[in-house]
Amino acid sequence: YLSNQEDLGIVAVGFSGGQGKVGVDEGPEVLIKSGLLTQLHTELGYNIHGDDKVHLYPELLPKSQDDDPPYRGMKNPLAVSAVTRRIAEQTYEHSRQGRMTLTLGGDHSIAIGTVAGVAKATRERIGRETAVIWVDAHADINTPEDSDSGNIHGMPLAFLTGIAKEEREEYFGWIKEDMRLNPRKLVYIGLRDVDKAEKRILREHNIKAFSMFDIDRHGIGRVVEMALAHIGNDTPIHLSFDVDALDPQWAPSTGTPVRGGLTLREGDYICESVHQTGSLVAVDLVEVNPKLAEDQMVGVQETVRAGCSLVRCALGESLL
Ligand code: HAR
Ligand code: MN
Ligand code: MN
Ligand code: MN
Repeated sequence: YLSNQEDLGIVAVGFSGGQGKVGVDEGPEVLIKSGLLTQLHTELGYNIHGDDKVHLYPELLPKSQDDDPPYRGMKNPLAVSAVTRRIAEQTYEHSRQGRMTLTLGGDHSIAIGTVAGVAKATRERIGRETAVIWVDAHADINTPEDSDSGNIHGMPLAFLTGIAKEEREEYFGWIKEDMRLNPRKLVYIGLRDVDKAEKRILREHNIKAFSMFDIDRHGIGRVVEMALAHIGNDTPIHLSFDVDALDPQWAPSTGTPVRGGLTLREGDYICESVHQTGSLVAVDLVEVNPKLAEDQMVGVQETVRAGCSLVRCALGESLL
């Protein structure tokens, strides 16, 4: 194992500034209230470090929208940059100690922080580059200039890989070389809604991506096998799971649902397989928005159940 299997560092992030819909900041609270951390402790035997309280980072947020005007077309840039910078410190601290690090979001912009912090800690701790498996309907690799929405949750991988460049510290310039993700160590699973400019980036940088088309063609077993083969043995893995990778049938309560997604079982299988490598060092679960669903009650409950299942599978529940 590339992380300590008894100790789990938790970062619960109540943040929604990377996109425009309210409610995704309530994701971690709902996941925790449903008993997720208790299950991880009592059923999987992890010692939980950090707090089960949800971080809102009030001291980091600009006083008003007027104090955080768009920059290069990005919405809430100062807020997202400051919060993710702080998250990077939190995941760095857990990961540096060898703990498996679990972050509950929040929108996917928070992965700017989680990946940056874990990448830096793992470089220091075992002298290796961390690979990222990004499970998502979306590629989240728009540069600010390419983005149609200006929502930073569609950009984290552009900043993490250095494809989007920025000098100014307060606008993600704090992401230094030792926090970066090598584009050759990035693998996607589940893509089905990728913007034109993102497709160009994936092609130009030769980034490994398995879309729903690939899953239909080869089956989930073969796709995961190919994804892990691309990463290589003994490479620390950060699994960043956007719940919208699942079909809306399983996870309706999310900001940008896209039909034709993974079944819950396929999602769980990805998580189980990544756990089984023994190389997992960090997990994110993001974009659970309890305020969104056609049929509120049922939809939220289903989405939360699915999210908890994914996390438990990634942390070893299915081991016999
Ligand atoms: N590509 C679109 C954009 O840049 C949509 C991004 C999407 N939503 C997410 N991230 N949930 O995975 O705005
Ligand atoms: Mn995403
Ligand atoms: Mn998504
Ligand atoms: Mn295990």
